[in-house]
Amino acid sequence: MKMLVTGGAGFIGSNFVHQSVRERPDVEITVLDALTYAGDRSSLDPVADRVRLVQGDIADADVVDPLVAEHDLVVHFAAESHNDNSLNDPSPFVRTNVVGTFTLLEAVRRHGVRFHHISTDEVYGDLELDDPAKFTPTTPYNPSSPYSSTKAASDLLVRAWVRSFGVEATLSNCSNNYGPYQHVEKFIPRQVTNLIDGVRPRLYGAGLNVRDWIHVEDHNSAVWRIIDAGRIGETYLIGADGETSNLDVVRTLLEIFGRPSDDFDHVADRPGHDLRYAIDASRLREELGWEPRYTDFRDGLAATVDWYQENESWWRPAKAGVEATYAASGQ
Ligand code: NAD
Ligand code: TDX
Repeated sequence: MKMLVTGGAGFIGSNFVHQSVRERPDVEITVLDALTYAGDRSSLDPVADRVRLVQGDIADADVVDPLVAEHDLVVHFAAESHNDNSLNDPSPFVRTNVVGTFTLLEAVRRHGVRFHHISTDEVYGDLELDDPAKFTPTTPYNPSSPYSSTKAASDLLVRAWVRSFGVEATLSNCSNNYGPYQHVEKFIPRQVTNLIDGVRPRLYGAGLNVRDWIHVEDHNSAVWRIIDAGRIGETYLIGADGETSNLDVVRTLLEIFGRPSDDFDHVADRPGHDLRYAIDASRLREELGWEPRYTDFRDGLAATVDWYQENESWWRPAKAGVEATYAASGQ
C-alpha cells in the first residue's frame, strides 16, 4: 500500500510515520509537508531511509493532485495547530486548514483515494468543570478560536464530500496529545524546557482549565484502527480518560524535576480560553476494540521529560524565539 501523510514532519505526523515504519513494513510512505516553523525535517531522520519527503503546500493543487494520484491512502495531519498563533494572525489557519483540506478532498475525489482526516476535540467548544457530560460524536459543533473554527470547517467539508461525492473518508477528533517531537510553543514542552533551563513554568490565568491528555502513540494507534476497520463516513473520538487541570500538570512536572510545588508563575490568560475538554471514546473502544497503552500520565510525562533532556539539539533552536513572542503578550 502507498500512503501519503500530510504534515508528517510535525509533532503527531512524525510520530505516526515512525510508528508506521515500525509496525507496517508493507506500507510505502510519502510525507507531504510545507516545513513551516512547526515542521522539522530532522524529526524524520530516524526513518529517512524508509520515507520520501516532498516539501509542498497542501493548498497548492498543482502539487497535491499528481501526488495524491500516486497513492492508495491519504492520512491528513497537516494544519496550523496553535491556538495562540491563531489569535495573533488567523490568516494561515484559513488557508491551510480550510483551503488545504478542500484541495486534498478534490484530489482524493478525482482519483478515488481513501482519506483519513485528523481533527480535534476543540470543534465541540468547551464544558463546565462540573459538567458530567463528555464530548460524543453527536455533540453539536461550537468552536471558540480561529484555530478550532477552521478545524470545524475542515471536518464539515470532509463530511459533505463523503455524502455528496461518495469520497471514502473517515474522521477522528482527538484530545490534547503529549510526547516526543512536540513544538516548544505548546504547553507541556514549553514548561519542560523552561524547567530544564531553570525558568519557572507559566500558567495562563488560574490554571484551572482542564485538558484530556493522551500520549501521541495512543492517538496514532487509534488512527490505524480506524484506517483498518472504521466505517466510511464515520467520526471517531479519540481520548484516554486523561482529564487533568493545567495546574496539576505543572505540579507533576515540578515534582518530576524535584522542585517545590509552588515554583511557577501565573501569567496573562488566553482570550476566549476554553475551560474544559473531555472525550467519550466508547465508539472507538467498543466498535473497534481500541485500548490506550499509556494509562499512567505521570509515567508518560516522565518519559517525555527524558526525551526533551536527551534531545536538546532538536528543540533548542526554536526556544528563544517562542519565549520572545510569549513575552510580548505578557505570557
Ligand atoms: P504541528 O503544528 O506540530 O504540525 C503540523 C505540520 O503541518 C507541520 O509539519 C507543518 O509544517 C505542516 N504544515 C502546516 N501548513 C502546511 C501546509 N499548508 N501544507 C503542508 N504542510 C503544512 O501539529 P500537530 O500537533 O502535529 O497536529 C497535527 C494534526 O493533529 C492537526 O490537524 C491538528 O489539528 C490535529 N490535532 C492535534 C492535537 C494536539 O494536541 N497537538 C490534538 C488533536 C488533533
Ligand atoms: O504557557 C502556557 N501556559 C498555559 O497555561 C501554554 C502554552 C498553554 N497554557 C494552557 C492553555 C491550555 O489550557 O495549557 C493548555 C494547553 O495549551 P496548548 O498546548 O496551547 O494546547 P490547546 O490550546 O489545548 O490545543 C492543543 O490541543 C488540541 C493543540 O495545540 C491543538 O492543536 C489540538 O487541537
